[in-house]
Amino acid sequence: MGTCEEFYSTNSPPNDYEEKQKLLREFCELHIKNKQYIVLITSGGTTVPLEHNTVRFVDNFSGGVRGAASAEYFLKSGYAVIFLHRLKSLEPFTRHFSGQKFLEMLDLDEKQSSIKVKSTFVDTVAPILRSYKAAQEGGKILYINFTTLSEYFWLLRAACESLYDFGPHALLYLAAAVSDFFVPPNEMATHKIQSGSGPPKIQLQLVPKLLAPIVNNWVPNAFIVSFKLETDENILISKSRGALNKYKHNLVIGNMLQTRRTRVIFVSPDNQEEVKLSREQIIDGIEIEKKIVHKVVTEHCKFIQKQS
Ligand code: PAZ
Repeated sequence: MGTCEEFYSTNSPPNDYEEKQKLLREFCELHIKNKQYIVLITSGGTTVPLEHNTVRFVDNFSGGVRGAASAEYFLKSGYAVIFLHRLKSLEPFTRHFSGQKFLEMLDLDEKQSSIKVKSTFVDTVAPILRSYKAAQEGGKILYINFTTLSEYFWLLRAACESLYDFGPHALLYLAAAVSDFFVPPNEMATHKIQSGSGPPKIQLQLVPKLLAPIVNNWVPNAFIVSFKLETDENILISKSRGALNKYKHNLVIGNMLQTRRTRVIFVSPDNQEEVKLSREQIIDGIEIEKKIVHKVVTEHCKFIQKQS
């Protein structure tokens, strides 16, 4: 596996990198003045292009529910939010209106000259709209998008650099599904891979782990939470604890692909705790992110108190 430095020296920044870097800097400058708590949420999956002129890429399942829902609960808890997400993955607030659901909520009036929300949906839409407006008008959320693994690398580093001065008031909530494998640029085809040349032999390389520089160099005083996804329950705890021991950050939240909407496990240096939705909570439409964020915020506050 190459190092992170090698990765940055061989993968160019995104075209709009400087623009996004500036947005991140300005957002952080604004919020540091008020000694604001701030969270960087990563959300959605990275792509791994197979060609420089990309037609095909390796992708993953993550649609960004965890990140988008969590962003809403962090805003409710008073945090400023940097939402570093995969382009076209779910976003806070609009996630409630995706697809046909949105049109189902609307009605044309009798003269067909105006559109309104059906009365049965007003109680659902109003609080979401209120929270959305409060976040937008208060400048409480910054949306930064990525698509490829390399864009994610560059933008995550830029976001961390902007957060350095927040010290322990910064919280990293790394929920994105980041590819473990990639094709280095010098081994990537330039143009669309042709089927006429037979089955392609694509050798994927290991992606260097970003947690090491995040914890040791970029935001050494921040409260850092990573997520660990597995599909085999037998290795979930050992892999989560392994990551915690290796990178020495604050918390790993383990989850299983199959049950991630209703159960997670908090693994910290001295504890391990399951967080679950009860049957009643599932029926009532409670989201597990509400419980996760509540617990993370509690741990973050304790962490800040310890530092001061
Ligand atoms: O995007 P989503 O809500 O469907 O899934 C969330 C998740 C499973 C990607 C997240 O909870 C997670 O575990 N992220 C880290 C994945 C990993 O690199 O292990």
